[in-house]
Amino acid sequence: MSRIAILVPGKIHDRVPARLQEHFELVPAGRDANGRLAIDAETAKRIRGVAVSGTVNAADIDGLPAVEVISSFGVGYDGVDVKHAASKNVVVTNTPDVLNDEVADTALALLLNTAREFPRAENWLRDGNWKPGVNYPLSRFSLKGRHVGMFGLGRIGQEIAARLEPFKVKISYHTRSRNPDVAYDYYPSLKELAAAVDTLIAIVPKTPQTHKVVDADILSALGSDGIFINVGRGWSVDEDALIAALKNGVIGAAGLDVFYDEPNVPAGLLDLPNAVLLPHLASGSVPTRNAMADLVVDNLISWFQQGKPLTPVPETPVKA
Ligand code: NAP
Ligand code: 8YV
Repeated sequence: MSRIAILVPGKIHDRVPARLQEHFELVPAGRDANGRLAIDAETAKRIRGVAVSGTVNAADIDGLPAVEVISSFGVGYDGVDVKHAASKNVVVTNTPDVLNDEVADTALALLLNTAREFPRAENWLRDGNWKPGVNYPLSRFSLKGRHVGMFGLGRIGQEIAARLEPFKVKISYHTRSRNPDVAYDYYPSLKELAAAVDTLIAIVPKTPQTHKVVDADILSALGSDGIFINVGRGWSVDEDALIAALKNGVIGAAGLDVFYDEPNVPAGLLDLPNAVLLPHLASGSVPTRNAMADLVVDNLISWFQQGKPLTPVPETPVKA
């Protein structure tokens, strides 16, 4: 019996094709100069599943007449046209929860590095500046006594908040709907949250509603001692406004794992001493990326063996 054909467009974690090969026919594909999937029409007709880290657009879905399921690597699935997939009854899955701890750990590290300037201090030491009687300057900021505003309090946001509690900071949050199960103060708008806190942590998805919502107005409300941390998506930030705010003392410092146009980080950010910048690595440990890769494969196995995906996205036509 012929094996079910699974398309793998572009690069993905090595463990995905390695495990897929045990169960399916693997069809790797690049893209042509126009961004179209580089597979012939006969092969396209046989594709029933997709394993992807990145983009699957409406044209891709239209070009795969037999596709049933798109298994996306990562909890954020903004690269996949989920609305179009749903309109064609195509199931989309993501990799939630298995990365919560790693991303929350990274958020805390990034916050501490930003407030206490540890990366700069290490560079200072490596550059040979530590001499008898010459010490690295005291950090302007401390985490002590801060009021942290969580912009997003979902799976990962709640893990970040749980890690913040032992640091004895006050925690508040803004989301579209109040969570009755948490005791933190709720603010119905991002502006009100930013005005109330001195530290803002963004962990929201890339959606039309979150585009550049952290803008000059929000940064000004955060204030001159303000620290802004982003581990969600660069899409949510007006980077020009952020650069200006960091440069002009409108806020104090920022720690960013994500950028608007990755991997292109604006020179204006690279030049700033009060920004800590990471190359989108919040989930980037071997164990966590292995768990994400396994969930990509297990979703496909579950769909084709049990007729049920393990972790469908909320927009998808089939529930787990
Ligand atoms: P989640 O459980 O779906 O939580 C999303 C949170 O954002 C919820 O609290 C949601 O609350 C809030 N939210 C969504 N839209 C909003 C809006 N327009 N205004 C205010 N709040 C809004 O997702 P998650 O698993 O925590 O992941 C969150 C995002 O983090 C992912 O989508 C991904 O983009 C990003 N991420 C980044 C990395 C990294 O490597 N840096 C790793 C993992 C995830 P309401 O629905 O009530 O508004
Ligand atoms: C991954 C992420 O780095 O899960 C997400 O939404 O942003 C990260 O965990 C990314 O998906 C891998 O490309």
